[in-house]
Amino acid sequence: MVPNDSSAVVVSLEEQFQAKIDADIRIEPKDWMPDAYRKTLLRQISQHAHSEIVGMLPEGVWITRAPSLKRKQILLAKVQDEAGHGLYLYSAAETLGMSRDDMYEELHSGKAKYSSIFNYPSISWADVGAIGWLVDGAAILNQIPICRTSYGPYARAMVRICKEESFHQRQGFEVLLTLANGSPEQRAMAQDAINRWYWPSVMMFGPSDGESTHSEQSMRWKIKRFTNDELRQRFVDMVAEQIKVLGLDHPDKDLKWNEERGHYDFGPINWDEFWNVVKGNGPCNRERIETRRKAWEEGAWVREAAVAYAEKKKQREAAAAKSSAQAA
Ligand code: FAQ
Repeated sequence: MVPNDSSAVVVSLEEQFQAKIDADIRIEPKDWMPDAYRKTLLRQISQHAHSEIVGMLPEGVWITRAPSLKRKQILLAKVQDEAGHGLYLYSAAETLGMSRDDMYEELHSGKAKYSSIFNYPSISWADVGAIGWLVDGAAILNQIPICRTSYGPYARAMVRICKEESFHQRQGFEVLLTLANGSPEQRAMAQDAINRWYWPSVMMFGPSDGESTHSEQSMRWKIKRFTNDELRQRFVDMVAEQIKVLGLDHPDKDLKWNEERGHYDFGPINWDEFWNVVKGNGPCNRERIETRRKAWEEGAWVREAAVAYAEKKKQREAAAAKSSAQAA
């Protein structure tokens, strides 16, 4: 069959697009891209942005209860960094043609996902340490390769985010190290936090490769540079070594160095728990969405005031331009 002209053009655009990706040339907002590439990026980047914003909540509740002024300052800076990350990522997603208000709407209605990890409660000060060490640690391993992702605005946003995440991970580790070297109660608190946050952090990397719906295509488009399981293995290996410095017990009793593979083997992951949390039934899903929705509603007057101010400023500038033109 002879292809009609328009289908021949589409094929060649797709081929050109893939050739650019294969040659590691970044895709920029005004470049042609397949609809499915745009859709996948919008899904992943907006989900990532929502995760940063919802991710402020478990640590945010500890700002007023941090054990010293110094700890309070550090935690405040970290939580503010997460807000900044959310904003860079929303900006990157906007370049793909979706408005920020529409992204918020998807979060508040429960349509958009955000990382499963933020649906767990933070019940002690040691949780702040565990989140910094384990959750930011997992986030860094996942995000460093995204600095080389194929979509320019996403890749550039990740550079600064990764630098800040690495400070976050160190602060979390230092909180735990201080507790691990403290009183028996403080040590027990650190151990308990690690026991509760370890497995959910292992799950953050997403379903295993066989179950991951998007990985194969996203790898071809170089949106993802490594698979979920490859990154998860790096995390398991990293934590297995770092916990030795803390001198605390590893929560995975099946963890064992495998000489042949050059990696740690690890125990079974509770995928029922993961999917349950992803589907909205984790310990804090409802509370998290409700908190964000309330913040959005209570912030309405700020958004209205900002629009009114911008409008007034525009009118004043137009009036000043008019009177200086008349004077000339
Ligand atoms: N939670 O086919 P895949 C942070 C969904 S930032 C919920 O493998 P993909 C900073 C997935 O959406 C943390 N849902 O998907 C911080 C898909 O469903 P859909 C966030 C998950 O996209 C630290 C389905 O399962 N980081 O922590 C999860 O190829 C401390 C099938 O999965 C990013 O977002 C999950 N964990 O791979 C802030 C990084 N995993 O959409 C505050 C960028 C999977 O078809 C405090 N994102 N699903 O309905 C990514 O790298 C990827 O999107 C993955 C998932 C690896 C997360």
